[in-house]
Amino acid sequence: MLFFKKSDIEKRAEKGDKSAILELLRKGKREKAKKLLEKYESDPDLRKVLFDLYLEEENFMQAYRLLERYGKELGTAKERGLVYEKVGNYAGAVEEYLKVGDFDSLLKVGNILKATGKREKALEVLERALKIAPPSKREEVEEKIYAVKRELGLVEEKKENLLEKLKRGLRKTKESVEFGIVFRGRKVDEELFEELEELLVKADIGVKTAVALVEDLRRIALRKNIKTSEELKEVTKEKVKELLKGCEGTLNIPEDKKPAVILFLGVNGSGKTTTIGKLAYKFTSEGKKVMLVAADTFRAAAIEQLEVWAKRSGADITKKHEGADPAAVVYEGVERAIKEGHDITLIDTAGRLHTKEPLINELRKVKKVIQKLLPEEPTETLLVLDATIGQNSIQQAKVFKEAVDISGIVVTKLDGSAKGGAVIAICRELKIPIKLIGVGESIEDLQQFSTEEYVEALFD
Ligand SMILES: Nc1nc2c(ncn2[C@@H]2O[C@H](COP(=O)(O)OP(=O)(O)OP(=O)(O)O)[C@@H](O)[C@H]2O)c(=O)[nH]1
Ligand SMILES: [Mg+2]
Repeated sequence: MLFFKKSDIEKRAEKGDKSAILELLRKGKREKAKKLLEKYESDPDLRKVLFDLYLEEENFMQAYRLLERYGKELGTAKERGLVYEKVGNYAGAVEEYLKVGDFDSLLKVGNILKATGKREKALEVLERALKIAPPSKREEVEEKIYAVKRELGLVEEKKENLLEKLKRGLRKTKESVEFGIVFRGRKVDEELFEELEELLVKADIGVKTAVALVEDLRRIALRKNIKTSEELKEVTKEKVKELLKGCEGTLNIPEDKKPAVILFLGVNGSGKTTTIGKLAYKFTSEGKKVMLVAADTFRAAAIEQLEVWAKRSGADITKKHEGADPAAVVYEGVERAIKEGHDITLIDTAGRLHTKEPLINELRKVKKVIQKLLPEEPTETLLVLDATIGQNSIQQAKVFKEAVDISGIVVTKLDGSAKGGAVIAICRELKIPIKLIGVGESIEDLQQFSTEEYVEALFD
């Protein structure tokens, strides 16, 4: 019967005829061809075909077997690196990837070395990778480098660095509000006071506050006989610091309270999830065990975004499907945190302000659920406000205040706001301390709010 009759090609292939085996492969008789290739793998050409076939099937163990048995001339360095990486031969992977030397390979080497505890070498390779990193990858590499440096104890978080960052952050405010115009090389006269008032209003510190502040400055200048704008600048700083009295707060996380719960509130896009991610990173870096709770179940993307931050920071996460009851997620998350011994639980919530009543009810319910398990929690209820919308955020805050008590404010995006002065208005109006500020999108761009530094950064 013709059906069972072996074709001529097959017969030739079985005898090890190279072109016949390749022909079988081309005809789609993959399994048959593979068997024959394995049989004749001592032939370098056939071995190469077999190696490619294994790679295609992601059968790395078999590819590795070939490399071990026949030496390393098979495939490209990148392919060999991948095989070694996949089978866990890290020394081999590092050697091959280093031969390739492109960005992806160097990043892989950096990751492998970091994961295997070879930090000095990891740092060296990551720094090489950074030099050739495409712009979209720079931040990722910089974060890795920072993480390794921290593990090596090479980064000190100096006060000046934070201040520098904040100064850089407030650049946008300072671009549109050039305090230098009034504070540099001018004599103190009525014209100067009027300009100063205008600038303060522009920086969004609030009209009433600006007028009162400048009125105060006029009186002081007269009384103390202040003649130069430089002197006036110092007095202005002091006065603004006075205005901000009581605005500075610190996160209150008692060591003995486990798990301390922090609830995050804020409208869409204000920066809740990002702030939670940054904070999670800070806590895990301090060796704390952190649980993230994805109680913003409104969009699937919101849950995924929190998952990414959980991975980056090394925190655990409790989540359910999109549309799940937020209170149910919170219950499960807090319950897990108690059972599994987490130090801190950070809860992400949704902030749809256009559905005011449902939002308020949802937040109240979330709080109730927390207190069912832990009557004294949440330790902190933080309202996240976006600095770029300036004083408009005060209206938002009032809605959230109706729902639950707020223990502190986080002002985000101070790095990109022309209204950096709004911090003053926000704190004075709401009478809630500002505990944290966001000055960028990367993982360490979260700072404790310091009146002193803020005023220096705003006016310098
Ligand atoms: N420049 C800058 N961007 C920030 C900062 N904080 C957050 N962002 C960005 O603001 C955008 C919104 O941040 P999210 O953390 O997603 O805001 P959210 O409040 O969780 O928003 P929803 O999940 O949509 O309710 C993101 O693109 C963030 O990267 C900051 O301090 N500086
Ligand atoms: Mg979010």
